[in-house]
Amino acid sequence: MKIGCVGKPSSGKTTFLNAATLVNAETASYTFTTIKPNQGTAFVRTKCPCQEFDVECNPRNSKCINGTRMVPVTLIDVAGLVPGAHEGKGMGNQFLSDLTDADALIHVVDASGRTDEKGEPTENHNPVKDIDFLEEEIDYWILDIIKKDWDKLERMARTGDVDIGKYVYERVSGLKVSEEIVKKIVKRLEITPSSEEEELFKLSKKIREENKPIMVAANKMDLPESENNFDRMKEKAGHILPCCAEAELALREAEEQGLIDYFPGESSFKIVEDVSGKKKKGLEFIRGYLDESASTGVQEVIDRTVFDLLDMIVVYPVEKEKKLSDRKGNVLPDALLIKKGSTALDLAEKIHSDIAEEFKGAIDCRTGRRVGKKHKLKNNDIIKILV
Ligand SMILES: Nc1nc2c(ncn2[C@@H]2O[C@H](COP(=O)(O)OP(=O)(O)OP(=O)(O)O)[C@@H](O)[C@H]2O)c(=O)[nH]1
Ligand SMILES: [Mg+2]
Repeated sequence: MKIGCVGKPSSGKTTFLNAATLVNAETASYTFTTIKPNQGTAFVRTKCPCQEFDVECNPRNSKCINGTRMVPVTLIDVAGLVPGAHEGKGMGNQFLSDLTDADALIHVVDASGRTDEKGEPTENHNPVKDIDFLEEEIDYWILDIIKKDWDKLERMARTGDVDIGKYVYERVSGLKVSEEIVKKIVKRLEITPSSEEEELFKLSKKIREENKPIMVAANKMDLPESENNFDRMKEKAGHILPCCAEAELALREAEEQGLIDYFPGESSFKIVEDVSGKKKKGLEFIRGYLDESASTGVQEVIDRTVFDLLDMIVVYPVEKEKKLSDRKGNVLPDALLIKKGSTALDLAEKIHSDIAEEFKGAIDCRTGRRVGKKHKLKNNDIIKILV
């Protein structure tokens, strides 16, 4: 699972990534601080079944902290995008290729309106505009991918039949979109080799909506202008959540230094070491923010992107149905993210193609019942695959 952080310069993409992953990449108030992409591991939160079964788990691919299972997802942040990037403005959009295999995008928006469309300091910028332009720049990026060799397709069409759906799919297959979906969109939009750019742009937009769903993270909510702007943005964005990346980063750093007790996503923290001066003031400011907002929002953005936007569930494959363990006795070793609606056979495929080939059935370890390959999995299921 890979999620890309996108947005204009200085919106707080790297701060968000650092807060969610603690990788310590460079951030600054000037634009284009990030040129090469930064990458780190964030975690989505889910309830671990260990407490329900009163067992001690031995997670291998994830972590369990006091009954909360933390499942890793890769987060990547790229250089800032500006309007006209597809024509080479700013840093252009070449670096978007780093996002080719991303499953979803988090659009980090500066909700305060204190930076203009290029990320330079200003006042009263309308962040709603940022939502529109970013989608458009990504659409243009996909359009360029589709248009590559389009003249070849036109030539081929002159001398014989071409499978246009297949042709488009081959261009965009790297984007992790399914062939079936691409062909459906191509058909619905009645795309032909002589389609105009405008029609191909619509095609790109549809592919983006299918394949790079966007969660808007309205960042810098600690600044006073942000609240009004958030209400305006809510009307525009399908999925949007408020956050304060800087506060989350400060809390996770203070926690790492042993100054506070804090668990990502929680609404409070406890100071456990003597802190004074600027640090104390900073923490007190964050406490005030948390009192009003319930959480910094960063963890919520990651969780909701995976569970709501991408519609994923968590499933625990095991080999011993009574002990809920693998062959070596590790209890609930793996927590796997899998699309809602997946079947027992899909899970087998995710574990290993060999297991899928030898699939004979599965056991739902909660009920002890044997289920078939078409059995739909539920969130938090513990499943033994029979081979
Ligand atoms: N007030 C406030 N400032 C923030 C917040 N998040 C980030 N910032 C500040 O915004 C500025 C830009 O942050 P970066 O994380 O470097 O932004 P970026 O989007 O990665 O910028 P580029 O790499 O230049 O595209 C820095 O000065 C951050 O401290 C926040 O939640 N609140
Ligand atoms: Mg950056």
